[in-house]
Amino acid sequence: MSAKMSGNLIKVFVYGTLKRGEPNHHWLTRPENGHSRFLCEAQTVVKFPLVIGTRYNIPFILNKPGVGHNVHGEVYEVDDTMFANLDVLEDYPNYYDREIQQIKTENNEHIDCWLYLIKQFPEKLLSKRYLEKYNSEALPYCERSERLPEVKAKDDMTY
Ligand code: PCA
Repeated sequence: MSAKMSGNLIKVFVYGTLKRGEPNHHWLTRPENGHSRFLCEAQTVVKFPLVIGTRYNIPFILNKPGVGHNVHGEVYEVDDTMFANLDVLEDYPNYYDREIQQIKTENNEHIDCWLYLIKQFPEKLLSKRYLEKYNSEALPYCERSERLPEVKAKDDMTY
């Protein structure tokens, strides 16, 4: 562990814009944000609805376990500083919530990881297509800096 790295190591499962090749991946790799290390590709042990919602095409796992797919993503090891910065990006606990879930690795191991998900959501979001794996190509993701300031993110979920 390098001298710059703070305290605990935490495992996070990312399935959306934080994955490699996706628009927020830079957040995970920027050294000023803390330490992160890619561990493996993986998927949720529990099925969840993964949808793309709002006018900004934001990917969400909705807290409706048992519905949808075993969602594909990537596991990272992060330090406290990076974890705190991921909370900033995801606007936890105002926008995304997070919880520990069982994640199945490529080697069929089950490990506990944090994942960001939406706990309070309008039922209408469940009528969207459930994805097994996110990518931002078909429905381009809109960066926060380009969003309308007057629209409260949470109020925008059913747009
Ligand atoms: N960022 C987090 C949650 C959804 C998103 O876009 C992630 O990639 O896991």
